[in-house]
Amino acid sequence: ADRTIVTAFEDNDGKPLGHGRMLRKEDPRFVRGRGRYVDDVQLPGMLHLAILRSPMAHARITSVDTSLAEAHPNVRLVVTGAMLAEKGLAWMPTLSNDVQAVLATDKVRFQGQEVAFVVAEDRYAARDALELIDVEYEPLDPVVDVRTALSPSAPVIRDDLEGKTDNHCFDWETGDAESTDAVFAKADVVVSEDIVYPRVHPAPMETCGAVADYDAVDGKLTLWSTTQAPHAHRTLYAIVAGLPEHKIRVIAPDIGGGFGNKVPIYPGYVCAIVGSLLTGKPVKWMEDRSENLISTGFARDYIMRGEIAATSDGRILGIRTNVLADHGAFNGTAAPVKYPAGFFGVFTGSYDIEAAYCKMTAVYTNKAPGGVAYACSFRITEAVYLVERIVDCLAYQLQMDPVELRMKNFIKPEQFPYETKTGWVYDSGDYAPTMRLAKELAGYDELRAEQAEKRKRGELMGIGVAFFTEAVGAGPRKDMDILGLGMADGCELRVHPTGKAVVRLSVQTQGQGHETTFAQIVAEEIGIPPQDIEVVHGDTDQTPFGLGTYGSRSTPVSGAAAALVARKVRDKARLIASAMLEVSVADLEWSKGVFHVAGDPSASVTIQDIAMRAHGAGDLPEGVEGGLEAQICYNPENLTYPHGAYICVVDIDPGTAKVKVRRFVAVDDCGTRINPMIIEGQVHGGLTDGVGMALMEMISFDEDGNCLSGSLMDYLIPTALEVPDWETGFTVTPSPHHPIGAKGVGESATVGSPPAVVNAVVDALKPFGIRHADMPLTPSRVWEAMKGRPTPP
Ligand code: PCD
Repeated sequence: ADRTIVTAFEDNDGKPLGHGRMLRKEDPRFVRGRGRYVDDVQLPGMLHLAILRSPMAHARITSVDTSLAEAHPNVRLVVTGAMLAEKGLAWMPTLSNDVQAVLATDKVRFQGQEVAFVVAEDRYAARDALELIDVEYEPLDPVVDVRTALSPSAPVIRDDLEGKTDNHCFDWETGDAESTDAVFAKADVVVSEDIVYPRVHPAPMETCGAVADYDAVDGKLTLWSTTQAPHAHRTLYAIVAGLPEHKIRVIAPDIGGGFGNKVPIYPGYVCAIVGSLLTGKPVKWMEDRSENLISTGFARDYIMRGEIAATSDGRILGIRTNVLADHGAFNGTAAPVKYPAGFFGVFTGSYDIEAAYCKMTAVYTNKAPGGVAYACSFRITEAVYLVERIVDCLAYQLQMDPVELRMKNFIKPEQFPYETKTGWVYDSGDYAPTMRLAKELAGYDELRAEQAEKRKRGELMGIGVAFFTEAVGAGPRKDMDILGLGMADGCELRVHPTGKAVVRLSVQTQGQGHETTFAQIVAEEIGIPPQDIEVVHGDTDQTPFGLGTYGSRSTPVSGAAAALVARKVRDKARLIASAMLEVSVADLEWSKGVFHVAGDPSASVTIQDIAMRAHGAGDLPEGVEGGLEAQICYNPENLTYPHGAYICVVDIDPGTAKVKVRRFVAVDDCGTRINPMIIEGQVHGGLTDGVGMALMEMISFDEDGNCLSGSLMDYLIPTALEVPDWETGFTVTPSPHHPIGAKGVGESATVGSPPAVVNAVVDALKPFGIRHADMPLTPSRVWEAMKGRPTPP
């Protein structure tokens, strides 16, 4: 169903070089089952590690007896928090300047927290021995309800922090309170709604794990691990463990999905390292599914009050929001240091408004730490959900069509670069054509007519609209760093004598297809076919430093680096070509892979000829070194701001309250498209994620802090059966500051789809007088929403 409105660059499908629909270079190994994941790593003499986890959410540890476990014939090592404390390793920094226990010493602070570990000859013995460890706990009252976490009677969770007397994590605000109050005071209409984005989990197909191999002879530690940021992790290990960086090699082999879950450093990685240091053997730790769901980085968990002010004819004046954020027991959020609430500041969405203000309070609770950006550039998913839900509430109040209301308030193309009222500078955008294309693909007017007919018969059909602007591609380094590491990316390109090339990236693919798209980016610039360009990534010994893959930053940052490093090599190739053709540089013209003399296409040299010449016998032009390679570090000027318009159609069974997503139209604009096939795959995956969050997924707890969602029987994730055939389209508004005009896209659909689905469900329930219902819209929630309300005609 792809329809094109090309506002600038053409999509050049079908061309042999560069951008276009090209099959993924990595797939032959994946479809043959020949991928190599962390759990596939087998080393001679390798031992296995298992972690003992707390059964309680909040309790004091009074004693730990490991003697029986140590006596197990196949056990080599048992380590407790107390033992780590002696080595100064019981606590580690989190990616948001908090500290987190590697193994609990004083207290356990969430169910599933790491208490001790066993290293044994095989995985089974390690697990069996966990049951032989005897821990005595003195239960403490758990803080489970975020709304009462700050009450004076709540027990203090983080008494490890000096002077801590409550469960306050941080306060944050953005925008201008006074001017926002002023526009609210003059508005004709003010709508407010309490909106909850529940705790969800990225739940990648591959759980987290590591193999640590410390070589005591040369003092080198090799760590295979499930990481989205190998270089950043290496530096942190170096700082924590006091090992020099060149003696640490982090390898992220094939990764079975990251989705933000593999950005933090987990205690298990550190335990594997300690296990190898102490035993002198390679040690493997691999989580099971429950451990992954219960103890690793969750996402969202925001309770938001959204308020919107407008004129009676639908001109939005201001947006105000108050957020209560649950960060769990340790603040394990991975976001640039300056942004404790991530990029939530983009909650003004795609609209040109007069004023905005947000106040946020974050608290500690006895739940797993995290707040990771699950397919979300640092809390943008929450921000987009808030604004797109509250705009729909306004449409409901004004009895206006939700598309019309949005169109009326869009930032206009001539306003870009556009600075929002919270200080974000959107690089480029042209929203109306994207919205119109979505409307056209969906057959919006016909759908509304169909709905009107169905409503007469009491049928519950809903049409949901969402429009989003995302901010992806962190840095620049002056504004963004993770624990002091600036968010810029290195890239290196080497062209071999016969014209084959290798490009080394600092980012790490987890399924997105970088081995293909980065070869395409380089091919487009240097004219070597992508098949002849090898992409090396995910190994700190083989790649330049950079901050990693998350927040859809690979294309905006490393993609730019790859294009620029290729241009640098091309500039050198031009000098060599001018000597080969005996003309001045100014007389040379370049067309994909060939330099020729202006006005004489027959006098030409290919990039392959030049590569051989660069390495070959004979002199090179004065001042030109031999070889054909370059390296750069790219510091982005700004984020890139992709946008999209989504329309969802649902039918609700009035008898069972089950929601069926009948259709979903997604029109995405990520600027210049490198590989349209890969983009479609990214969008399909993200839409599926979004339907999951809107209708099925939630990590929930009982009042004792027991996690009720520790298996995929309890934490439902969607399959092909729950989702429709996606209908996608695109527009192209290039980024003005990105060398090839590309913006990120990997997370767009996860960000944009939950509000579209929820808006559709609420729209279907309109006859009941319902303006809002919270995710996940399971049959019981929808039923609750319908109950006690006037029945439809
Ligand atoms: N592209 C193209 N074009 C454009 C853009 C883009 O072509 N314009 C493509 C590229 O190249 C790649 C992809 O697409 O391949 C994507 O991209 P981006 O957007 O840049 O992104 P990245 O960085 O690469 O990645 C990341 C993302 C994220 S962030 C997430 S969540 C998710 C997504 O990605 N994850 C994942 N997707 C995916 N897929 C898969 N398969 N797997 C995974 O895991 Mo976060 O922050 O982490 O939460």
